[in-house]
Formats: sequence, structure tokens, C-alpha cells
Amino acid sequence: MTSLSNPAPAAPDSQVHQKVYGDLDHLAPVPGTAEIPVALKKQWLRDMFLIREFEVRCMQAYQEKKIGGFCHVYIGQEAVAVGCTAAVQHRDPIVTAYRDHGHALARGMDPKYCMAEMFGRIGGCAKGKGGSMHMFDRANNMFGGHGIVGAQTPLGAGLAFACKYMDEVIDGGKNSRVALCFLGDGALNQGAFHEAQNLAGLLDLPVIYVCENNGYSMGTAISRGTTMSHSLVTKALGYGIDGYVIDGMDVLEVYVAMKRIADKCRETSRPAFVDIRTYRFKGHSMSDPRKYRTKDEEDVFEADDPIGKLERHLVGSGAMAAEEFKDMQKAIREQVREAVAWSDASPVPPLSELAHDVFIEPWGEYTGSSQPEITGGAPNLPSCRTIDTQEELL
Ligand SMILES: Cc1ncc(C[n+]2csc(CCOP(=O)(O)OP(=O)(O)O)c2C)c(N)n1
Ligand SMILES: [Mg+2]
Repeated sequence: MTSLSNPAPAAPDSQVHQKVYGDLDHLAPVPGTAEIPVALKKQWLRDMFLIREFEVRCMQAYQEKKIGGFCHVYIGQEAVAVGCTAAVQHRDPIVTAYRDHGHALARGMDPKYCMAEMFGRIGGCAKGKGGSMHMFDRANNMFGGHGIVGAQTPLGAGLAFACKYMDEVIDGGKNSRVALCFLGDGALNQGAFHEAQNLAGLLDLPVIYVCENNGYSMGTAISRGTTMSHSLVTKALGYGIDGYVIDGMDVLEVYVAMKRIADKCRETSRPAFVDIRTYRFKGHSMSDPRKYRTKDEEDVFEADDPIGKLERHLVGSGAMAAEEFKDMQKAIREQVREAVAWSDASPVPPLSELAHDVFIEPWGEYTGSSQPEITGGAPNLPSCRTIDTQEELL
């Protein structure tokens, strides 16, 4: 008889959320962090600081009641979105959950359109009808922003399927794209995630599941809600998917590791799973008093701030003058202030927008029978418009 036993005992809470570096050695080498050009590092510092500043202003606007509904800020996790998007190509699709402002900005969305969406204004990327959790940007291949925990994981598989199908079946070539599907550690407990992984493993889908492991789902520590929380890659191994662990508080490490993983995924058209260790410095949402964790714990992670780390690296090595960093901060603060002013000036969506960009039942209203009456459908469909420029709406 052969028996299989759980390979590793559960670790106590304190050990679960510490840095662990995965074994990436079997992947093809890419330049190490030391060889990354200074111009790129400066760009990532700028990108991370833009996200930070954007989120600080969102918190302020929320207090002023300019933003309604839910609002989950990304402060502390900036290196993940910036490093991961830098490691793939712009034409590679990405999809994420509701903590999505950082991904939208890292992908290149203009902060004006992102902020106006937060404000529920017509100038927003979803014309103010989606709000904080539904950042969507077709031009930048960002497919949401999804509020239901885990809902984006089958979509990640679907995006990878679409890329592969277009390249291999329609164009008769070789797959050339990878999909990045970000998820929180809480999504690991959702059935949809496991179904998506099964299909990705089975169909050789070029999707990378990037689990932003910030240690908590709302107020629940990962070890209290998820099995094998000390070794999340085991969640993927059962589906034949390779797993990696990355330090998500260091954008240079994220970039180098993700580049290797993405290159392999693109080449082999096989999925991957990444447990990327990070931390959200603020509460789950704007109404979270954070009573479930200690100040000491927060201090440890805040000392590991990804922005401060890259700034120290660049300024400390003489690659960037302290003055240049200050100027960069000043310019970004101004850019975000302008985004707020622009959003303030953008009108709320008119009532006529209500029936645009939504799917309606093409077979007519449900009549109560088990066979909905077919009425021909299509002519009744409202036009699903796409907008080329946000300005045309103002
Ligand atoms: C299916 C579903 N169940 C519950 C919720 C409520 N909910 C919103 S956020 C959240 C926690 C998710 O945590 P995690 O995936 O770790 O993401 P993080 O907030 O840490 O980024 C829960 C349970 C939801 N949105 N969807
Ligand atoms: Mg989490």
C-alpha cells in the first residue's frame, strides 16, 4: 500500500507571513536586479509613488464623501502591480479583484479617468458606473476590477484561452501572450479558483495566477482561513501547475522573478502560480479599525516599504539625487491634484446612460414559463458603445 501524507506541518502564525524566496533556479536566467537600467528603476519608483499618492487622495476624498460605496486602497502592495506589469508585455491581458486602482495605474490608465471612476463621474474609465472595484481599460488590456472574491480567476483562464486560440487556431502560429490574473489570498478558498486552475492545467493555458498574499482576508489571518497557508504553492501543484514564492515588497525582485516566470509561461504555454508575499499598510477598506493585528506587526512591514526601499537604493547608490526624488514627488502630487480637480468638474452620468453598456435578455422578458419566449431579440438590444476618448463625453 502506498500512502501520501501532508508534506509539512502547519507553521505558527508568526512564521506564516515572513519572507520566503522560491526556487526559481530552474528557469531561464534574465538579468539580475543589479543589471536593471537606472531609467527603468526610476520609472518604477515614479509608478509606485503615483499609486501611493493616488490612494492617499482617495482616502481623503472618501472622508469628504466625494467617493461612495466601497474603497479598498493598495498602499503597501505597490511593488506587486508595478513589478508584475513591467515583467510582461503591454498586449498581455491582466485581470484582478476589487483592490484594483494600483493595477489600473500600473497598466497606464490616466489617473484622471481612474479618479473620476472613483467619484462616480462620467469621465471615469467605466463612465462612473463601476466605481472603485471596477476599473476597466480595454486600450491598456486591463479587464477589470471584479468585486466578487475569486470571480476573476475563471476570467483569467478565459483570457489566456482567447490569446492562445487566436494565436494558434485562428492565426495558425504559436502562442505569444500570457494572461496575468491577480487574486487575494482569500480567493484561494473559492471553488471558482480551483475550477479555473483545473482547466488551466488541463488545457495548457498561458495564465499566471499571482496571489497577492497580504496575510489577511478582511479581518481573518490566512492561517485561520486557509489550509496549507505556510505553503500556498501546494494549491497549484495538485493541478500540475508550477508554483513560486516571491518577495512582493521589493519591486526589483518582483520584476526579475516574474520576468523569468512569464518568459517560461509564454514559451511553454503552461500556467503558473505565484505566492507573492506582501502587506496592506491600511485596513481592508475604509471602515476597518484593524483590531485583528498588532501595531508591532504593522511597524515591521512598514519598515519594509517598497517605495522607501527603492528610493534608498537609487539615492544611496548615487543613481538619483535626493533633489530629483523630491521633484518627482512634487510632479506626481500635482498630477494627482489635477486628477481630483478634473473629476470634480466631470458631471455625474446622465439618466440616458443607464441602458448603455449593459447586456439585456435578447429573448424578451421572462414570462414565467420554463421556455422563455423567443422574440427575435437583437433589434431590441441597446447599442454597446465604446468610447475612444474620455473628452468626448464631457
Ligand atoms: C464571494 C464573496 N464572498 C465574500 C465577499 C466579501 N469580501 C470582500 S473582500 C473579502 C476578503 C478577500 O480577501 P483577499 O482575497 O485576501 O483580498 P485582499 O482584500 O487581502 O486584497 C471578502 C470576504 C465577496 N466580495 N465575495
Ligand atoms: Mg488578502
